Amino acid sequence: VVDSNLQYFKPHATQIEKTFAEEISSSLNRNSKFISPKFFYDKNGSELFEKICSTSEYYPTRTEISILKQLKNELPPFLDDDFRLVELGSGSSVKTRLLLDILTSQKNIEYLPIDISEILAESSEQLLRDYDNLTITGIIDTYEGGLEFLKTYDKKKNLIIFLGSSYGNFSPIDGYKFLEKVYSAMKPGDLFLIGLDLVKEKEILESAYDDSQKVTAKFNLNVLSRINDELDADFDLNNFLHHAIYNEKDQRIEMYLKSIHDQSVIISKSNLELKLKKDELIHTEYSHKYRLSEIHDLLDDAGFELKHTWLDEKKHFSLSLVTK
Ligand code: AVI
Repeated sequence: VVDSNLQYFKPHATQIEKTFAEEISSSLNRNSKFISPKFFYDKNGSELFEKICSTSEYYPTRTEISILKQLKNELPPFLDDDFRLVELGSGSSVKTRLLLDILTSQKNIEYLPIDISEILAESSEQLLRDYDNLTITGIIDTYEGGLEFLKTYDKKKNLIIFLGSSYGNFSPIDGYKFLEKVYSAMKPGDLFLIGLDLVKEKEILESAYDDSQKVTAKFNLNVLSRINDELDADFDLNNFLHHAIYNEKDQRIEMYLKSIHDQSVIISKSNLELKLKKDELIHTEYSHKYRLSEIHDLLDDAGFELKHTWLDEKKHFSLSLVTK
């Protein structure tokens, strides 16, 4: 307990480092090489992601914020009781604040952020400085661990938010499993608000993931620095290029790191000597884009009841509110 308005729980003290070495060993030691996007977010990666969000090409953040502003008047009719705000993933504090502002009619606002990164401590302390009637319970764990914790928590209603189209980074199978977990953590009457990016012109999508200031390129390459630092590897970042393309058939941006020439890299803690051919790709991220009907089917299949979907004027991004 840090102070009476702020406490943290680490329900499942995860051994991240061991998992990292093992996962990298198995995902790079195969023909189609892969680094999970969850490894992007060390301190430097999280800061680069914040920078991506303010590039002129990366429309999702500012578009979602514009829709959240619209919710100021339009969400309260769905809040028939006192709700605790539960956030999956550390959101940009702008978005969290817009939602906390909607809950201000309550005597006491409770905020429960769930994030694997201890960075949530920094943003929580800042929020407490700015809001008088706020209590924060930070859960430092995976989404799964946090959702399990929520099941054991008290009877107050939850408004669970999952913003930024982070859902789009899951494979369809993992996404479905995730929605099932959210559903099973909810009590009847709880609400779930999910932000999802929509299908649009290829040019808009590709420049959002390959901005002219090269911030996204740095973000992508940073995962190699992280492997160098944490797993004792010798990746030379000058030997790789950021590559992002929109796959229209599968409706997703695909990000890769492309090897500029034949090379070999030692990853000591993963016991791996990685051999790469010229132009060989290491896949680092999928970012799926959706049509409205697909979003509704997805949520319906997981058992949710749709309350409302909000869009921006250009129909670039969506926020859907569902209940159990
Ligand atoms: C966090 N996630 C939703 C971002 C996205 O758009 O898929 C990550 C990102 N990758 C490159 N730019 C942003």
